[in-house]
Amino acid sequence: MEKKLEALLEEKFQKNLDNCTKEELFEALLIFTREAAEKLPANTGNKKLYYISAEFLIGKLLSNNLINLGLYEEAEQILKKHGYELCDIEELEQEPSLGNGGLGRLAACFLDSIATLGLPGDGIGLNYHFGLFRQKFRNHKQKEVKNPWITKESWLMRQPESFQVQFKDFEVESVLYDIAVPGYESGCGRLHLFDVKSVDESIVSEDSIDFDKEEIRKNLTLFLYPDDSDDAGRKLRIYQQYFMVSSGAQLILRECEQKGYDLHKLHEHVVIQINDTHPSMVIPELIRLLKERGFSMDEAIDTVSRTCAYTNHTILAEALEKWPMEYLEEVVPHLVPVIQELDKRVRSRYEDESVYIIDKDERVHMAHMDIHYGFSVNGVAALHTEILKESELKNFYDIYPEKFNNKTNGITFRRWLLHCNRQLSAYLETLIGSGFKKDAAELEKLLAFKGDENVLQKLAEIKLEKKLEFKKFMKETQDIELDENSIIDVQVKRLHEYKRQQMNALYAIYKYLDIKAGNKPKRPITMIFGAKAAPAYVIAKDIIHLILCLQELIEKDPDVRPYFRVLMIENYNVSKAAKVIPAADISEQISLASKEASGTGNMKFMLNGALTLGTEDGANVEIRDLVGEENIYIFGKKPQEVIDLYASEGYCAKDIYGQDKMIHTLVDFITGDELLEIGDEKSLTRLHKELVGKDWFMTLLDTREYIRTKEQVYADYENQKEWNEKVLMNIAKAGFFSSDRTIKQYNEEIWHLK
Ligand code: B1N
Repeated sequence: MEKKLEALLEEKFQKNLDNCTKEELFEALLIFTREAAEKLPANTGNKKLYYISAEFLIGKLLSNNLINLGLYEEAEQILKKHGYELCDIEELEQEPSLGNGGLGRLAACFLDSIATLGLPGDGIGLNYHFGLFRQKFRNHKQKEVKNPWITKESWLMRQPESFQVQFKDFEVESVLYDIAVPGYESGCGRLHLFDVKSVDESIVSEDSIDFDKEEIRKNLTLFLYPDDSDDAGRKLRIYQQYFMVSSGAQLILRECEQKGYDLHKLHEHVVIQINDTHPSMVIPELIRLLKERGFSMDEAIDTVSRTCAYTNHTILAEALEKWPMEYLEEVVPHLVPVIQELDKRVRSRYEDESVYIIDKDERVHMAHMDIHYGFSVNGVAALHTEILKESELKNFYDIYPEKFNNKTNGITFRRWLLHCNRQLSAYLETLIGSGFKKDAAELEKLLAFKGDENVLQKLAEIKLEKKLEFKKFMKETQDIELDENSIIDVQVKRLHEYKRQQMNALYAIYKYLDIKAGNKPKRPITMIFGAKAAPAYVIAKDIIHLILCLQELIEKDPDVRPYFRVLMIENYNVSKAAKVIPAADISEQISLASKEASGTGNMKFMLNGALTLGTEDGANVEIRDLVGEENIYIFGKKPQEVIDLYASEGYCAKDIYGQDKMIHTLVDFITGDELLEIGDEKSLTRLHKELVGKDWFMTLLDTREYIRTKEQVYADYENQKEWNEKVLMNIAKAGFFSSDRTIKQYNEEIWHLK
């Protein structure tokens, strides 16, 4: 490797390992690693998976690819010899911002596991030039700016083939960029990212995210829609979705034709996993393309239905995509007759209007199309799948019970343990051997050390080391001086009312007032938030404003700051997650029960030895069942209670606010003098009004119990021996949440690849 790096440096910059800059070294390393990945043999087989998704939140790739290729240690040593640290060099990589949050990150973890398990499978998505916006804090508010991440040398490899994609009024050329996905000590998969050839970055002005919405040919692949669990409902999004699925469908058929497969047996050679409804138009598009190739309507529908499988990621009504027929007519009129035919067939079989594809308001329900014309429907955690079957999709479950199945989410341990916590990974290896790297279930061997004080001590030392690393990072990036001896309590995830960052903020107010009243905590506490809000989501941005105002208030208050701080990470993304999660003691997973389909951050924290403070929601339930009640902090209303409350319309925030004096005080603090002096009255008043007048996600309902439980967590932290036993239990039981396990289940129960 050293010789090759020297040769690359010579060729590109006429430099060597001793006189190059860090930037030049990074570029040489990137090219070297990219070539090594491109050379890996592709995983092959008689049947191939295409994971089609509007988002792939892959994060920086240099270190992960080096790890998977088995080259990390060698690279580290060569760099050391010449006076560099690999961890400094990897900072120079731009993070691709091709996803919003959990759904996109899940797709990236899946690609890693698919490649690692030797399964033939590729991702299909879009190459957004500016991806999701970059978040800046200005005047205690979020400001969005564009996020150009594609550099001259990158992981993207332009491919020779291109496709034509037809819209109503014009046609575009679709070009393809591939990113090689090396498996861990295994073969390789690919991520195919389509781009419009006519894309024009110059239509976006500096430091903004504004552009001409009418110029579809130029803007189609510039931005990712900044919604997480929400439906923007914009026409441009239909253009993007159709562009993605038409390019993808053409690629799939071309690959089959090149291999000489009989398209009538498409389902024997291809399985398409539809990641939420964003790619659902692949169903009518494939039907249309097969008809062009001489299939009858019956044959085309039958073949496609045996090929496509759908994953649901949310039950939030506002996230279920329903496209007005009028929009489809304007963008892709050639799909309309196919969709009408699909709907007609449903209507001829079922009387229940709730399962129709086209509703009485002429809106197309994308999920309904997936369920009728796919062979599998899965939820992403046990509780979520049960809710789909019993309420959200009950009418479909009654028709097709055999289609429904659960695949509890997972995370790749290469990134979320081996890479982000090398110290912990290395230490585990000394205790239980290296088998856990290939078979995560082997982490359970750690249970043998449950009572071993030396081991518990060592786990605590590693946590301290990771806190110190995070401290250094926060100093360098935001000039914030963290206290490594404080309890680090973290809530990082997209900002959404159902995730209830506002409840955590109410706790911060409680603690602030408590300390002001003279009750100093035994040990300093650092509360950390990280979250982007969709630019048009007003209340979410108000919540960010509240948190940043609280941060300012406390930072300037010498009575409180030594004991308690609230800090917000700017532009939270995958690389920042990899820094903060290993440093955390407490993992906040406090969504309103029934609303978080799964969550995957919860799994990352657990694996890195943080204890969960959470509601009975998503995969928290499965974490609890694995570690036991005594190793997790669960509070709040239960999912069924919440579902019943919605049904009976029995929740009234104003009543709680009126009757509970403490909650009244906390909520009123939002518009009290202290914060109004710092923040924006309009924004804080709006948030106050929302909490008292509406509170759709029932914050006030759980606030009291939340505060009580959190106080208990902090108190328990003081018994370090017991705390570290719980930490050990969490790490030992995390193996179930490896995405390798998830992918094995997808394969055994849905995909059936060899
Ligand atoms: O998908 C994750 C889950 O772990 C999370 O619980 C879930 O909230 C998340 C519209 C979404 N669901 N729906 C979205 C993303 C973008 C968009 O435009 C919806 N994200 C989730 C992985 O299963």
